[in-house]
Amino acid sequence: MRAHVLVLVLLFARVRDAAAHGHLTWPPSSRHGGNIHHGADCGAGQCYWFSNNVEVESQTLPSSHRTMEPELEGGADVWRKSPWRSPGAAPVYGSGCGVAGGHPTEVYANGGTPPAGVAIGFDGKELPKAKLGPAKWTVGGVAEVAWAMAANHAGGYAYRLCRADGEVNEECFRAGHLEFAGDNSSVLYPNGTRVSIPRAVVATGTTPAGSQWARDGIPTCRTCARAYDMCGAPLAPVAGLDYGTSWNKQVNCFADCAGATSSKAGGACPGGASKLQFDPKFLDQAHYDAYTGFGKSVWEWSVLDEVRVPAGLAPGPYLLSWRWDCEESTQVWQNCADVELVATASEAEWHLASAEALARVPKPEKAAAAKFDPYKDATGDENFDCDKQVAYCEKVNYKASQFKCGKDEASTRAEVCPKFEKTSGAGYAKPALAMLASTVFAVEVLGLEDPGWLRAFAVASAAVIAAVFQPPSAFERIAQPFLPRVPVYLRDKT
Ligand SMILES: [Cu+2]
Repeated sequence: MRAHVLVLVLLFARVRDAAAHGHLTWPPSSRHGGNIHHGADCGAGQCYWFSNNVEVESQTLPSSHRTMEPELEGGADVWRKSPWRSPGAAPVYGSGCGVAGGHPTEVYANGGTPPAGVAIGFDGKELPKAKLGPAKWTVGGVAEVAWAMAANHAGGYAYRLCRADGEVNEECFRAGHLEFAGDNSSVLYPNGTRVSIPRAVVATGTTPAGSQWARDGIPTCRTCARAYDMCGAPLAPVAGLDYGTSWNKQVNCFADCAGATSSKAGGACPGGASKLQFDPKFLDQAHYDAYTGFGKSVWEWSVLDEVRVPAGLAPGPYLLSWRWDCEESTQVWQNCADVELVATASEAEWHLASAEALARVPKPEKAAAAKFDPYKDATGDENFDCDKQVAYCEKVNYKASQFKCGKDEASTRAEVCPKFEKTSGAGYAKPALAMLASTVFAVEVLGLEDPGWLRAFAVASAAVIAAVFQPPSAFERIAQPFLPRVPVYLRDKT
């Protein structure tokens, strides 16, 4: 009987996908909602602005700056088309501030979904300005900028400026690359604590020529000897939210080779310095056990850098664009923040991420971070509202599926939503009880030996179930794992 219960519990367990990426956290005028206090937390959808499945044609990155399997060449080098292999060269969607969900029209299972309430492909440039007002940077001065990684996809990043009152696009940002100042980056905690980590800047093989890019100084884990042997040659991306395609499984396999699973529990790579994709040359040995791994929304800190504000720029309104060209994935993350260039240092504001400045940044309300997310697995979510899911999916021109908005098969709301009603919150205990009762029932049917108490227990369970459930949904819940796994979707209305 114990084995039966275990099997049932396993059938109810759900696997989460490897989505979650990165965002700008400083200056605090980020239009995407990144917040220094929330670090890598992506609860407000701030990490879903990017260009998904974009590749470079040829490698121009000096191999000394690689962040994934640096010694590999040729066919076994599965990262060779990743954006970081030619920093700045990969094409991007939108105007240099990322697009919601990473594609103009298509969602993808590799985290390619827009933030809740935002249409797929929405250009980040069109987001409203942050209430806090722009950061004010002195022309010719130095300013501090920071980003946080919700999932460490390796590679490197750059910061660029474009005038906000002119034409804002990626071309303009490319012409406005900023140089880094100082020698190191810092790991910046929400209370202002800083930990210095090495910064490796590359300016050869970059686009535009001579532009400065900083290597992502947080190494991911070297979990596989060769990702090629473990996951195979890269497959073509498959549009839609089928999480079971060979391609999406491979995406997760690659992530596992970078520590997506192994670094999750401790927030760092097990095995320390010997199990990293590259040696970050940390200044303190203890950092090898602290600032490594894949992340997965566990880090409260951001990576801070100083950048030079070119002396030749005219004062006025600008947009700052942060661009992260990944190597572990074929993705480019972009966020924008409002920056006003001012003539004198006395006018500067939010240019330094001092502990005092950080303390003045309002923390987002919990409610905003916890708002309804139709892309989350709804099972067990007390706030899950199937009608909202349906309405949201229609708004973004996709059909609601059991857990996601998808493109393919369709069926009616009446078929989809009852599966999620009355199974919320503490509901995990209820199905478990139901499972137990059903197992007992199976024992009865199979005529297995009853030690006596089993029958009494089954009767008590049935009574509890009858009290807390409406019987049809309870029995549907029990039956679900045993039914053929045919996806049920909303019928297309058009
Ligand atoms: Cu990601």
